[in-house]
Amino acid sequence: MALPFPILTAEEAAEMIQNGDNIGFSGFTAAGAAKVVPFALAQKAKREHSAGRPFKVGVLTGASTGKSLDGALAEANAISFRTPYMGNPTLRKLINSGEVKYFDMHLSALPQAVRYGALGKLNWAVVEVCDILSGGGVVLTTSIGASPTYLHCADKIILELNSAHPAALLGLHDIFEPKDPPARQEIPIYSASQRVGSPICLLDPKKIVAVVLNNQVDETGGFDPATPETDQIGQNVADFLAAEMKAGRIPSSFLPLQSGVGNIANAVLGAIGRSTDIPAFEMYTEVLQDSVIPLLENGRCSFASTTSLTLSQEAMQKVIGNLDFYKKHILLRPQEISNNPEIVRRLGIISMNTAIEFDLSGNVNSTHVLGKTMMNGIGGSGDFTRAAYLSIFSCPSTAKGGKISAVVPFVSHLDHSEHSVSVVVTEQGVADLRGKDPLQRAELIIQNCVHPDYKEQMREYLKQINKTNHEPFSLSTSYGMHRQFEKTGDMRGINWADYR
Ligand code: 0RQ
Repeated sequence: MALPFPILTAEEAAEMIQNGDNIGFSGFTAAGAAKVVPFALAQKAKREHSAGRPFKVGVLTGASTGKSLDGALAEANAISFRTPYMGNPTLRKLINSGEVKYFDMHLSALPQAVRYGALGKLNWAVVEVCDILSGGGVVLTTSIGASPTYLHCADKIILELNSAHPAALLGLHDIFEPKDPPARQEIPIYSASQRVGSPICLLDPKKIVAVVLNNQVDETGGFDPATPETDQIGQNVADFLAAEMKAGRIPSSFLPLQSGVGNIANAVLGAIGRSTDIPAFEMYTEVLQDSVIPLLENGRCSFASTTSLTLSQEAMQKVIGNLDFYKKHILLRPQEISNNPEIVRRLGIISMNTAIEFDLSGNVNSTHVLGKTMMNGIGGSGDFTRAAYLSIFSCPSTAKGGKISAVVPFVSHLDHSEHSVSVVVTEQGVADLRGKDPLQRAELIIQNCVHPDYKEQMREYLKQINKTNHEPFSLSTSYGMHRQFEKTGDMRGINWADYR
């Protein structure tokens, strides 16, 4: 059937976008990200810059994206502002040099802020689809992210119709957009597998100004091989959860799991999957990574609700090759729903995210190195952590070859406060912070989580602060280890007297 919309090349479509426009792109991780139009837009920006004309656009996405989107636009210096989560190294440099204005947001809150107009006018939605239906509805691809909201709110729509994703993906998605207050009602999801919306995304066909055909697979990367350290972190989390279930603090039917992105998250899920003490479990999460595919196939994971399929090509081919099975076991939701704190609290989710650093009270820094340099953003970690039944953060106890301790007296940037964090884990062990006062937490964290190279100096830190305070905090010394790292490039061997 001929499409009743203009079929343009990516270059022709990019030509319509003007300097200063704001664009909502599809993509939650590289899965389902727009590819050919942002790449062509980056080439246009380069041409404009060479001709001495300014060209930058505001870029909104679901979360991080692929090299043709964030990568190409950053390399062309074509981004004025960017939100929310990102992960591209070139973009990270521009953000940290101040050339790109970046504001970090909880992913579940982004669509609402767009609908209210809090982020400015949305001129364009550029969204990848695998099918366009005669009534104007579209079938999204390997992620949903914020695409439904961008399609509703943008003045004009460009669709990337990507034949690398089969139209048979129809049925994987469940699109539900809540009404805004005061008309908002509960989101009626009472289990991870419950459908509440539509498998297609409805939109106003009059807004579609271009359909761009392409055939490019998702630019998702593979994973680094597991290391003894990541394996040990995974094992520690799995052992802790099994013991919690045995103690009756997690029901014997278990609770749905959320898991962040990256190698540690992959290792944690792998270990939970292998555990013979944890029953088959469900996931209510935002990112589905490779480690879950064998768990779905062998029944260890009985169902996974997510907003993106962040899979290597090998794992994606498995899904496409067995779509009937996967449609019964996987559901994709908009990020406003996959990450919605209302549902996270209702389902009693166990959240598992990765920290950059955490402190002796249990505060977590997920985003900034030395309090200053943006790494990626908060992503969905806050959506889940604050509302979770049990919130777990894990990370290796040291970074940069041992020169940085990930456990510090006080975090250099605060994303998740001690009130939201239940458990912290390193390869050294687990500290369950629930029901403990700040000094008890500090002692437990030093005992169980701090790397041996740092144990003694952390004990000294605790000794020299005034223990009549409620928090193990000192206005003068709490940043001593960070300050020493800036001076010498190593947090080890601190003389606390130098920082009083
Ligand atoms: O640096 O890349 O130069 O080697 O940070 O660290 O250990 O490879 O771990 O890839 O899982 O990333 C927190 C950034 C961890 C990520 C973070 C350096 C380290 C390395 C990466 P190199 P690892 P990961 C799901 C939920 C926030 C949002 C979130 C993240 C690099 O998990 O962005 O959880 N989380 N969202 O060397 C200096 C420290 C460091 C440090 C690590 N203390 N000081 N550098 N590094 N700790 C995502 C979504 O919502 C989409």
